[in-house]
Amino acid sequence: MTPPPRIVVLAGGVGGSRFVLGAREALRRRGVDDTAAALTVVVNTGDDLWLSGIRLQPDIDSITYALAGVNDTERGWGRAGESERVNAELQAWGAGWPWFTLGDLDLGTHLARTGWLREGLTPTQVLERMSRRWHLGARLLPMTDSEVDTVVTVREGGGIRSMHFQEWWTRHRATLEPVGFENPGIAEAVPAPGVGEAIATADVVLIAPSNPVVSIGPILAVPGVRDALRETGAPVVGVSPIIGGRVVRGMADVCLTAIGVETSASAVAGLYGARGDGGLLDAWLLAEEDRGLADEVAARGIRPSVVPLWMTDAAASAGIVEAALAAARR
Ligand code: FO1
Repeated sequence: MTPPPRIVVLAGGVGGSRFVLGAREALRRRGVDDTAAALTVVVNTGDDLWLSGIRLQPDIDSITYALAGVNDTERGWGRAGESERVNAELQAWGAGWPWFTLGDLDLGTHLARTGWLREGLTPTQVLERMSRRWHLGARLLPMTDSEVDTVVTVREGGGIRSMHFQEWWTRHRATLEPVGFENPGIAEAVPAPGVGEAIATADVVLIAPSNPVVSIGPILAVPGVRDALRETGAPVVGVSPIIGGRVVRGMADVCLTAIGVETSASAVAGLYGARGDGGLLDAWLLAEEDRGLADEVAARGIRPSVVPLWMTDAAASAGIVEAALAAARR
């Protein structure tokens, strides 16, 4: 039997979770038993934060919970069926943020993580330990072990001010006009152990249809990651998070506008750039609704593939991953 392709996915958020579920499903359909040996996910940690003395890692938790099948699919974060008694108590104390809900089961994760970090484990070691609880079928790596939480600078009342990404995203629902996104400390960060090697030895690297600015952007901003992607012998295939000129979920359009990129499947491909031109992409998956942009993508030096891109369930996501693997082979 031919060995399964070693797949590396760059991912964050709900779009990343659904895509990773599809990658695991695609491997299972190929008869791969040990999907964790074939699938490595490099996860955005730019959304992370300290709140009430505990360390939250929203994208890592979204992907972990989704792979474990314990995520709250309706809310889009936290655990299914969790209560909010502890959160109510925190609010009564005036602790935390009144607009940021921490479910009881999710809090258990944050407490365990924080304890281990305080004992001296690195975020990579903590994630490795957390990954053992459930049969995830994927190896998860944080993009870096450094704390590089995203700060958003917004224009407000004739001035500008900065706030943590989560405040901008959940409290203000991205309605305050952003003028920039920064990850303080990222210039000194290095990729987490295993990230460089996974990219170097991959058969294919997939960029999930996650927010290009605040999910994929921080991963690419870790010094060394872009170089690793340019140097790997593996094809790099991206999947458009834009369908029919609209973001599928979240508020990526606001983020793209802030950095001067149009909300279009072609413009996001242009943001990542063609590998032959100093960028990252060999191929780009566009939705059927964006078929008309295929020539524009090709003119950017990136091979376009037009496929259905709605990740309605794991089977649909697996189909997208299969299309990405086919685009990589071409
Ligand atoms: N998103 C919300 O819209 N409201 C919340 O109260 C909220 C709480 C929360 C707690 C833990 C966690 O890991 C994620 C949480 N999220 C919440 C989701 C999160 O803010 C963002 O959707 C992601 O960071 C963007 O990918």
